Amino acid sequence: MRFRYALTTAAATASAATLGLAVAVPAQAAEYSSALKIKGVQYDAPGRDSNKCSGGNTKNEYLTIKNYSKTATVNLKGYKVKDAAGNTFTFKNSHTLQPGDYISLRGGRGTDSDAGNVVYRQNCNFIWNNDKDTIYFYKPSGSRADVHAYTKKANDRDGNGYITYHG
Ligand SMILES: [Ca+2]
Ligand SMILES: [Ca+2]
Repeated sequence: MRFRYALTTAAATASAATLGLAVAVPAQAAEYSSALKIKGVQYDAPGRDSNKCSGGNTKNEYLTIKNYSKTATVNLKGYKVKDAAGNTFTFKNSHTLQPGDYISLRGGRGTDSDAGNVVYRQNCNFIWNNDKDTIYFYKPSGSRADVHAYTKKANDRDGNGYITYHG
C-alpha cells in the first residue's frame, strides 16, 4: 500500500467537512495550487553512496521539479526545498521554466544549465535519505507548492531508488 502523507491543513479539513467526513482527513497528499510540482525523486543515488565531492555519487541523487501549467512561465528564483530534518536549498538564481519545462536539482557541485535542465545544490552531502524522508517544496512567498513523504519499503517497490510523484 502506498504511504500517504496526511496533512491536516485547513483546506483538507474544509473539504472533508463539505463531504460530510467529520473525522477523516482525506488519505492522500494534499494538492496545492502551484504550477511547479515534484515530478519525482532519485532519493537513492545508484551504487554505493559516497559524499566525496570528487569521485562520490551525490550528483546522481536528484529531485525533478516540473512546470505543469499549460500557460504560465515560472521563475524558480526564491523557491525552496526542505527535507524532514530541516536541510534546505533555496534556488538563488533565475531559472525560467516554460510550460512543461523541468529541472533536476542535483547534489554535488556543478554549473547550472537552463539547456541541460539542471541546478546543483553545490553541496556534496546527500539530502534525501535512503530509508525515508519528506520532500517539502515552497514558493518564494513561503507557502507550500508541494510535499511528499516516502519510505523505501512502501513507495519504491522495484527498489531502483526512484519514486514518481506527478510524473
Ligand atoms: Ca545508493
Ligand atoms: Ca534527509
